[in-house]
Amino acid sequence: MTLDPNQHLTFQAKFVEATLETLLATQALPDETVRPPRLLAAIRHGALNGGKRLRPVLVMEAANLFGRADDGVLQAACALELIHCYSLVHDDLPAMDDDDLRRGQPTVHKVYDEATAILAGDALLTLAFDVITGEAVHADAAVRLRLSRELARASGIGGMAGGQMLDLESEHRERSEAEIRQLQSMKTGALLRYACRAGAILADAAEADVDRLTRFGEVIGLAFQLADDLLDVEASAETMGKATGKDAEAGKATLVGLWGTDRTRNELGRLVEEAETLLAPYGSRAAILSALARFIVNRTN
Ligand code: GRG
Repeated sequence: MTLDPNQHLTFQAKFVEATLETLLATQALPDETVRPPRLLAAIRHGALNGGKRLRPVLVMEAANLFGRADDGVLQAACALELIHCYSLVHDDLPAMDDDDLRRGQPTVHKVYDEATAILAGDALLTLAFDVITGEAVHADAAVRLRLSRELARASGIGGMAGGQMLDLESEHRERSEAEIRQLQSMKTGALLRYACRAGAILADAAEADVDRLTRFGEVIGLAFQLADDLLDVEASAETMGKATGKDAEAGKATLVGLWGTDRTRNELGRLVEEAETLLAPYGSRAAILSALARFIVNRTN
């Protein structure tokens, strides 16, 4: 196992991809089910078109930290990735961000059409709950229920979907720092928090460890968003000039916009330190999670 987070992500992502392939081909689609080929093709385009697979790998590494690494963990990890993929398919729609490209390829609604992209997102979302409730995920049905409910909450009105709504509303109003923190912790933070928390729950970690991994997930969630916003600012620096409180995507309120890039980089350094402090009790067993935290901060895509 390598400690280069880039190589490690690539290595683990292959397991995620293979499991996603299987899930889309078989598990949740019984033989008698009619599978409209156009919808299936759009779903595959949304789920298998690259991507870093950061969230599922975090689930796998958090579970591994507490001694569990098996197909059930992979299934739970893929359930989370299916939610992420759905969110990107819907986020790219003309009614939202109206993007033509995702992961370097044409977006689902560009290759197919808007109605198909909406349905593909719906199907990815619902497949996620089919998968997370599967018996392989955990032998104890109460744990599967907990993981399912927490996934629903991370994705729904108090999580990603609610955060997306607040973000869309930012086009029409200024946001305070506290409001931006709140919307980002919902929109992008909730799934990263869930990833780390779910890994610990899958491995029957003690509640104190679940809490510690939850905080780790929150810290890297904020770092992920700050790094993402920095990448946007850097990419548009020549055309946009100085940061102004709105980022390159017109109307989006960001902390980088409020703070500027120097303060943001300082904050990213502080967050990496906090992430490492949280992992310190686990010693070298947490080396990969620690490397992933640094990868999130230093990533270039
Ligand atoms: C449509 C309900 C709904 C929500 C959409 C997550 C989201 C909410 C929109 C994505 C918009 C965006 C680009 C946000 C910045 C952070 C982010 C989630 C980037 C994409 O995640 P990565 O970098 O993507 O993990 P890959 O392609 O590697 O999977």
